[in-house]
Amino acid sequence: MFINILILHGPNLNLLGTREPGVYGSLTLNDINRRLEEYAATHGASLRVIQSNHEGALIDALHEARGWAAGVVINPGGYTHTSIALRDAISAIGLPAIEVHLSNIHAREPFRHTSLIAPVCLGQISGLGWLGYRLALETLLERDKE
Ligand code: CA2
Repeated sequence: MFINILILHGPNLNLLGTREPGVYGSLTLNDINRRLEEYAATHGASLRVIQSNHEGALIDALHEARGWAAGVVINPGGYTHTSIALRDAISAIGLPAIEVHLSNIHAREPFRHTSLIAPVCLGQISGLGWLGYRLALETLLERDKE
């Protein structure tokens, strides 16, 4: 039995591995996605992975997830700190969602300390690099077994 999970990457995360390795690590988004796919394949999960730089496209992906996904792992990128619309979408679909950040947003500029998304998520993982995504995925899979 496979559990379907949406992995949603927000704006600018397509640039990972090209700049700012000190903040975001040296892996590309493809590297991260490959590692998540490997984990999923050996732990009974089937992933749909989407990256978009557009708020509306992220919201559309969340709405569509209602039809097929059991949970969502989301790195909302900069929209974390600004998007009421993204927060409303997560709240509206009623799926368990976990917010992930590669960097520790609480140790960075004050404008990154606030997440509009976290209150409608199961939890937030911040500062653990790509492993944060894997831990979020593991959490959704474990919860599904309970
Ligand atoms: O730490 C994270 O994962 C963030 O969600 C990344 C966002 C940032 O706005 C959040 O505050 C925290 C930015 C992603 C930008 O990614 C880049 C990757 C390479 C080069 C430049 C930006």
